[in-house]
Amino acid sequence: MLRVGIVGLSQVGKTTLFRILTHTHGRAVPGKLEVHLGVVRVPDERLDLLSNMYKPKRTIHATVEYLDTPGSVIELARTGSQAQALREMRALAHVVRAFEDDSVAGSADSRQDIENVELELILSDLAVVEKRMERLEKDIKKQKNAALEKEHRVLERCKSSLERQIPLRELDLSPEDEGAIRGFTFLSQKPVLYVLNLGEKDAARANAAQEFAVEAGLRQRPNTAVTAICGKVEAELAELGDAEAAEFLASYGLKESAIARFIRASYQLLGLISFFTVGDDECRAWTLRSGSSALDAAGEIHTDIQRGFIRAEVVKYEDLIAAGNLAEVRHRAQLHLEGKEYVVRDGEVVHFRHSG
Ligand SMILES: Nc1nc2c(ncn2[C@@H]2O[C@H](COP(=O)(O)OP(=O)(O)OP(=O)(O)O)[C@@H](O)[C@H]2O)c(=O)[nH]1
Ligand SMILES: [Mg+2]
Repeated sequence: MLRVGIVGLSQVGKTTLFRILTHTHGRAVPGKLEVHLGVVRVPDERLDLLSNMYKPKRTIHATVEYLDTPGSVIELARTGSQAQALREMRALAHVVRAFEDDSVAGSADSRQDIENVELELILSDLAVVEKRMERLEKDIKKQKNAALEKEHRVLERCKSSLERQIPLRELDLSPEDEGAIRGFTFLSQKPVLYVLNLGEKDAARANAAQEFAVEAGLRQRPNTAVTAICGKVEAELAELGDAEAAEFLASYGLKESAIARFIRASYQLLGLISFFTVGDDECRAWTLRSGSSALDAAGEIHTDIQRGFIRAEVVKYEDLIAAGNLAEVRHRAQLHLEGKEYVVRDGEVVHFRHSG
């Protein structure tokens, strides 16, 4: 499951975002004070339409798990157990306050806030790197070991990057080097989605996150993305029914809730795509790393399907919707038989033929 940690300084709107996303107060993580987990169904219009077509017994959306962290990530990164919860996340959603409100403590200085948080992640990783390198140097002195030397070399690169205050997500590591340090789950290596929490007067511009990014002095950097929400507006929105919600959004000049935009931005940042399986029993969206093969996709569903893989029958979502049903898709010769190596693309509907 895709897990994203919501972090930032204190009183920036992390819990507000978490509640908007999950519609809940989350469930406490045992042993981890005040850290809350919530599961979000990924909104996907395409799945809704497919489901409309098949009228299956079950429709299953892809899900993302969000972790709400209390207070400032600066204290968090310094407390063992809480930092550990963060290390288990695939990515960080870094909420940055861009609203002014005298009744809420603190103020909005996005650029400074981002730098402060970044520095904390870097220092946390640097401590881990230095400790491990010391240990490795002792071990290598005792006994030559190619694997340990390799790890040391990669950590050396990490260290020099961190010392120059460059987060590890900007390092260009080979898959092999990446593998050598994967176990450390470095915080500054995680992709970051900056979430600008706008004031109500800026709500109408929430679609234009890039403009704010420029104003906030956010440079385009590797493995980062930006999105904007207005916490206050979205929180009110979450309380409304569908029809009222649409009207309410329109009054702010918005077309959709920030949730869909937020989740799309997370997928893009992480290079994720969706593929679908359809049938009378179940229509379902699956999450896959972009560039994955049909064999990988089969493995997402079940190892048995992967093991017994024969062929993948693939149709583009648009073609299936336009044709109205699979028989017509076949008739139009839009159903393709693909092998294990085939690269699955976003929005494809796949049926796996498998043995066993
Ligand atoms: N005006 C305004 N207030 C907001 C907005 N988003 C959040 N707030 C308010 O800011 C305060 C802090 O919001 P939270 O979501 O609790 O912030 P947090 O980051 O979880 O705070 P801590 O967990 O205590 O660090 C609350 O009083 C919110 O109502 C916004 O977009 N506009
Ligand atoms: Mg909070």
